[in-house]
Amino acid sequence: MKKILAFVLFSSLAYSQEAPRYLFDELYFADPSIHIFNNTIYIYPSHDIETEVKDPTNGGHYNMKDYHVLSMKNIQQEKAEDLGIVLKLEDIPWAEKQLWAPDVTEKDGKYYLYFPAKDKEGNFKLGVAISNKPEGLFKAEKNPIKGSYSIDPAVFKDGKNYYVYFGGLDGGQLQKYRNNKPFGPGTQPENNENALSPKMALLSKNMLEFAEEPKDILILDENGTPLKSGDHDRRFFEGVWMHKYNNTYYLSYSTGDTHKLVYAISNTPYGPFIYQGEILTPVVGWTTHHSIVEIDKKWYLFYHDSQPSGGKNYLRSLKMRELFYDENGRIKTMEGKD
Ligand code: FUB
Repeated sequence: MKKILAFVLFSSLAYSQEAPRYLFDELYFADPSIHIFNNTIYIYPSHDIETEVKDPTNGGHYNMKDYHVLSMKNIQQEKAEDLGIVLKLEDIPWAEKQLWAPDVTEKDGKYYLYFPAKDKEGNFKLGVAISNKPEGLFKAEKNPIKGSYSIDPAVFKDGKNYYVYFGGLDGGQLQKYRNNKPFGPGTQPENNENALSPKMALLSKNMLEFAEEPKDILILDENGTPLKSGDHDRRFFEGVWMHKYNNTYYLSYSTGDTHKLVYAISNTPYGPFIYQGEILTPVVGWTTHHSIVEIDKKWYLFYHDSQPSGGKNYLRSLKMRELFYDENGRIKTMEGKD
């Protein structure tokens, strides 16, 4: 009897941990990048706002103008605390609009906020802003990172190396480049050609530049064939994130127009990566964007959806839930509409 009771109690606890929850109700935030600094959980999101811009093709309705930082003392804290605005569009000398998905990393006691924004010519570039504290304020560099383009920078520290992963299709402009150079036609490859890859580069010692030419990250199917451009269920679209679990590198990303979060694995941070499967089925809303982090020996998925705004794609709310691996390191698929 005792055993049965213990099992029932354990199952209900396990279930409640799995259930997703919203992290903040007063403002719309999206694209959460999570990091633990000084025993505190910090959330670095985009800040969604109402806008007059109607531009679903180019994503102009994601018209964000500042960044906030949120924090949680621990994972049990029901709601995150908003620590306020830490960087404004008007304080970034080179940027004109659209402060999209950011990320932050720490090196030698300094905190580096990486973010995409459109410059005055309408091209997305990646910028850096620096602070002495994880909660900001952050001060932007005068110019974007030399040679940068597209969106969604995610920084991953591996040993002493810091790598930035980036890229996003359509509104994110990745299709306008090939081999790190502007590509005249600005189109994606044909359906039967290899899909465009997310990019990655080692960061320089001062964290302000690429230390190498950005490289393509190859994502292969189970037969070792690169995913094709027409494979919308599996090919990379945007919102890349990297984490390491049991010495394996997990590259996860959004499939964009099929609205899934999926992942691929490799033995190196440069890949090639082998496609594995879905992490999250489509959420309410067009975009899906996430980070995966270990906190107190458990793994969590942080993401967003548009349920609280009644399905407005550009007004998104932060969510989180526990994430589970099976004994072979495969991530258990979760329901986005939960
Ligand atoms: O938040 C604006 C854009 O929407 C992000 O950069 C993409 O990843 C998508 O979530």
